[in-house]
Amino acid sequence: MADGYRIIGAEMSPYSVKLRSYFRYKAIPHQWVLRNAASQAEYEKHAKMPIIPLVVTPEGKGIQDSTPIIDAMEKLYPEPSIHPGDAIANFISALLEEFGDEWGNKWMFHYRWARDVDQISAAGRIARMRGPTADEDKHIAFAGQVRARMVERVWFVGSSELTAPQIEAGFVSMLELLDAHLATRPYLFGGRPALADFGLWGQIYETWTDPTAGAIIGGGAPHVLDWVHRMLWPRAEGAFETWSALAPTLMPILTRQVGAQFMPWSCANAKALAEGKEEFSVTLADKVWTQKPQKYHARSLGMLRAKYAEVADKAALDPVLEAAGCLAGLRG
Ligand SMILES: N[C@@H](CCC(=O)N[C@@H](CS)C(=O)NCC(=O)O)C(=O)O
Repeated sequence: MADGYRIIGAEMSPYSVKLRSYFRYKAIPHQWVLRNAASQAEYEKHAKMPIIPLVVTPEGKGIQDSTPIIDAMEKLYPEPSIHPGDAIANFISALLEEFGDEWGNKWMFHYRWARDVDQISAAGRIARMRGPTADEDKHIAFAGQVRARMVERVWFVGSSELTAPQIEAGFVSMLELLDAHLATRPYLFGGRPALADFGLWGQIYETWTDPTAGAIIGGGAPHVLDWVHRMLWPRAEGAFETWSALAPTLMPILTRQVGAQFMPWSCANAKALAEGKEEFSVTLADKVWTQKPQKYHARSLGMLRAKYAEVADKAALDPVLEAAGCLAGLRG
């Protein structure tokens, strides 16, 4: 039996690197295991869903889905906590984690598979991970298959000719807002990483490894770029800040990104699933967004709503959520 946890994942997977950074920050003994032929038998033995990351516990139990994994590990390893003491900040952190996982994934997936240069780069790296010793011909053939399969799947996150300009404008706008917020603090909620850092960072880190989005970050968002590096090995450098200290630059992110885009999209997606629709349209900040509904997201929205329902005293939180346009969606 292995001593520590085993994270079977990939450098190219936002949820895998998110979890790896979390384990590193918490100093939880673990091994990073690449998802390829060498780990195939172990993966098949423990995975219940065909996704990564897969965590195998020291007791030999397989667990999946990064958010519930982190929630479970926080109970086993409470210190240093990734939950800000300020009750408003703490819930906003959970909200931004969900936003990162689900909305940030649209930036990531879209930029990675929209243009030739990014497709070639990403498919090559994925193929090399899966077949590290393959000869050049085999590698090129496999990279071609990966590229074809992934490009064909961009619709899954809602990327299309219609939505591409919205996704790209949203990403650029987020970088501006995030850069202003991170100009005066190392992490989203102050001197140490919070749950939100892990979710949002996993996606933004991945975009940074790709040619097109990486150049956008490198070219105009120096504080985001520092955070991209910092979050690979996060450390507690200071305390969490209070909500009032964070609000001046965090509120615009909540309002313009989460409240104006992500929450209405989430609710429309959940409604379309409940009604058994094949496709849905929703107007996000004056622009029509159309896509097929995403099943997983309705489940994670349910988990976020449960977290909201568990907040004991909502008197100070609700006005913030209301002002940001997030309250109605959380009440469900
Ligand atoms: N909600 C899950 C998402 C995991 C996920 O979507 N993983 C992707 C890679 S980043 C995957 O394994 N997709 C299956 C595939 O690519 O075949 C989590 O947080 O762990």
